[in-house]
Formats: sequence, C-alpha cells, structure tokens
Amino acid sequence: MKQLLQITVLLLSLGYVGNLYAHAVVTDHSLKIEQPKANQAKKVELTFNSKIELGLSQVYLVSKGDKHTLLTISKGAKQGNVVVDVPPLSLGEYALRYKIFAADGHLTEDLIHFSVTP
Ligand SMILES: [Cu+2]
Repeated sequence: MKQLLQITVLLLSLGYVGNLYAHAVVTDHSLKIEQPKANQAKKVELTFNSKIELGLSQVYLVSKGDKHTLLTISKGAKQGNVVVDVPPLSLGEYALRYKIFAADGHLTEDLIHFSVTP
C-alpha cells in the first residue's frame, strides 16, 4: 500500500496524471483592453487560472519573419498573474508566445496576437 502511494506521488510529480488538475490557461489579458502604442514600452498582464512557476515559464515576442525575442516576465499582483515587459515596437502585427508552467507541472504553450497601433 505504501509502495502504491509512492508510485502515485511519483506519477503526479512527473505530470503523467492528466486533467486531475487544470492546466494553466489564460483567462484574461490586458491586450484585450488596450493594444500597445507605437514606440512605447508596455506592461502586458496575463491572467491564468492557476498558480504559475515563474522561473520555468517563458514569454517570447514574435515579430515579422517569425523572429522570437525572449521577454522579461514578473509576478503580478494576484496569484496566476504574469506581467510581461513589451519593449517599444514599430507599427505592425505581433504575437506573444507563452510557455507557462503551472504549479501542477504541466506546460501550456499558446499564442496571443496583437497589433501595435499609432
Ligand atoms: Cu495541468
């Protein structure tokens, strides 16, 4: 019985037991409200439905030609909030590609498209 428990704990920690816990899913982000203005740095807040392992998470800026730039991220005010430092950008279409580790050990990768407006 003890051994079974140990195996269960091991599987849980490796993330093999899916859907017992929710993955980190973006439930909201500040780009919905306001797109960045040209040549102005902006802090974009992403809200996830679960606790985030910030040190294992990455957010990239994707610009024309599929160019990826790693951005600085920090903890937001609330649990599950991630603040992304978006540098000054010229007019055009961009995306944020995020790879977020939830506290349950699951990795979520997705893309948020946005445009830089005048
Ligand atoms: Cu999960």
